[in-house]
Amino acid sequence: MPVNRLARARKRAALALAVSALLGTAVTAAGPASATPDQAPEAPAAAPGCSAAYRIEQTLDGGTTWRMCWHYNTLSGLVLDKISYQPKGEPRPIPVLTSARLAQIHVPYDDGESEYDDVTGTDFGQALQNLKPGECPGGTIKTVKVPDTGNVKGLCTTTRARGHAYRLANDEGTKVWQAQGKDLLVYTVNKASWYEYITEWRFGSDGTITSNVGATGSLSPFDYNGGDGRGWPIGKGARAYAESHAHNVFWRLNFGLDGSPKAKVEQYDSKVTAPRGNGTPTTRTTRTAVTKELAGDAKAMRWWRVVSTAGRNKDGHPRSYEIVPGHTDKFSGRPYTRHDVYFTEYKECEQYASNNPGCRDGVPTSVDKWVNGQTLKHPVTWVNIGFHHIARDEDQQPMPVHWQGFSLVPRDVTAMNPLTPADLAGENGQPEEGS
Ligand SMILES: [Cu+2]
Repeated sequence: MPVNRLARARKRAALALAVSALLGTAVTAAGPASATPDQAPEAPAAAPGCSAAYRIEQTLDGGTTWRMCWHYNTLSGLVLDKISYQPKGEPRPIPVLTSARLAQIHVPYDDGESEYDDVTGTDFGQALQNLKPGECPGGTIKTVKVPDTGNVKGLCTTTRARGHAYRLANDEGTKVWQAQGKDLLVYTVNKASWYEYITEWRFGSDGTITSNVGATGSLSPFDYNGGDGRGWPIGKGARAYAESHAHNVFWRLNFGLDGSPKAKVEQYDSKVTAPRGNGTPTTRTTRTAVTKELAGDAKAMRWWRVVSTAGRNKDGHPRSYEIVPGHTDKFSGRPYTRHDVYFTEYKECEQYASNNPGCRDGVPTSVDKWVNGQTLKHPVTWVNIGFHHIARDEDQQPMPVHWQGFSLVPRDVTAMNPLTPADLAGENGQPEEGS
């Protein structure tokens, strides 16, 4: 181990110690007294139960309102609680998520010399960054009480345009219905050594929730020994090779659809059959009820949804949210990074995808091990999105933001497009023919 690598390893170890010392007290030391992130939300109410300083409420284009509470966790940083969605025409907010947050950022270097858990193993949570107004255009920067650090103006809530929400021209070509969509954005920036991670949550007026982590900051100055074929030349000529590595980001999602922690999980797979002779291809989609804990692997034409047991839309269909992973470089090097999604039965101590500090001795510390055959009644959803980072000259300086994440897309939460204009509101179901 080179001297500088050793020094860094010591620094990391010291940080890990500091963090574990904190764990002895309370991980969730900051936040409103009323924030109980993992209990089921109560019956739908007009406003979530948290004080104004910890409440986020935004009405977007088309009359959609998102409401949530937030608190701050010493390890994973920003936690969003009691997230509800109320599109125009819904009499009450529809509870979606009881709690949503980062669950790990696992960073293994390609040469095997270093492997970090940037959420549980660095001062990620402590190193919340102050944001200047220019970093939160058009928005509000909230003050976060970070234990042992103090007040940080570190939580931005703002809105951002996302382009067309929909477009439809009538048959005569005389009218166009179109709308430009807007998202509520909620984000923080946390430093983990030389990297800075932007944790961004995006709530669309169409009911979609997207979370992305953006890696920026700087390449590690101590990881330029990738001349062994595991790096990329950065700087003049071939003097120094930045070591390649991966960022495997995990999220933990505790759904509370329609106010109930109980939900069903379903997996859908579509199989295409090539035509015989002069025929045409056909496709068959099958639904598999995921009744027991699952370590799931994404593939083409496969998807999952979490289905409400407590509420239906106005068409009588059970409400659900579909999990739509973004691009991923799945990392096969550790059992917990080997799968794209996990559904585990809720257990309070299971909070981090790897190096989970909270369970008693003898309990496995990673999410893959928690998939052990339990029946799913209150499923917790874990999403793993990987990025293999082979540095390039453009990564300095600063490093351009690289995003990785996933979306949660409403499926039958409302009976129609929540943004349907009034004069199309009758167009639900099969149109009458021949009119
Ligand atoms: Cu990187």
